[in-house]
Amino acid sequence: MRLAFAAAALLLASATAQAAVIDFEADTTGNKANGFVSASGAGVSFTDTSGANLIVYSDSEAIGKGLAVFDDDASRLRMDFSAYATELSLVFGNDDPCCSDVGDRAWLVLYDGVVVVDSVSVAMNQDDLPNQTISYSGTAFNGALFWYGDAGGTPIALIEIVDNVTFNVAETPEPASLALLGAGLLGLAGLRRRR
Ligand SMILES: [Ca+2]
Ligand SMILES: [Ca+2]
Ligand SMILES: [Ca+2]
Ligand SMILES: [Ca+2]
Repeated sequence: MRLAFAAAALLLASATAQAAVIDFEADTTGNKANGFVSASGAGVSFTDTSGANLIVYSDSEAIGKGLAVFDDDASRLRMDFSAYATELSLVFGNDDPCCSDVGDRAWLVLYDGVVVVDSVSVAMNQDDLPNQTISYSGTAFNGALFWYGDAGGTPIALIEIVDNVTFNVAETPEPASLALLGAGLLGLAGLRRRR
């Protein structure tokens, strides 16, 4: 019995998520092709859904360097993850009062392939500064879209700038801990048989 619990605990420990934070500080500023992977961290690629206007940008709208989704169009930022994640957060800036209305929101939709898993949104504080975070934690996903939209999610003409893209990667259990779990379960079955 005790062995089974120990093995299960080991399995849980090995499955504990590891977090990655993409802060774009290791990237050169300037245009990036769709499918861009930051030098600051792997595990996610970035794509502009309208045109090819990703720019690593250094200004007050980011924390140091950030990733901007030009132009003033209905672009969304697509994130494709190389493994399933259950948590995602990012800081957003350029929530510029020039080009947004009270009630406009930052939107984040999570996907498993093409299937929508969930969505969250946050009312932007419209101060042009990267001082808000949008976060999701829940069902596993391997893709996400981020954009600035109105209260109903319709994109507004405002360039998105993101920074500190943070997500977890659920590791597959290692064979050693699987073997231990197997041994534990066999032990448990043996105990049950003896009763
Ligand atoms: Ca674009
Ligand atoms: Ca940064
Ligand atoms: Ca701005
Ligand atoms: Ca802000």
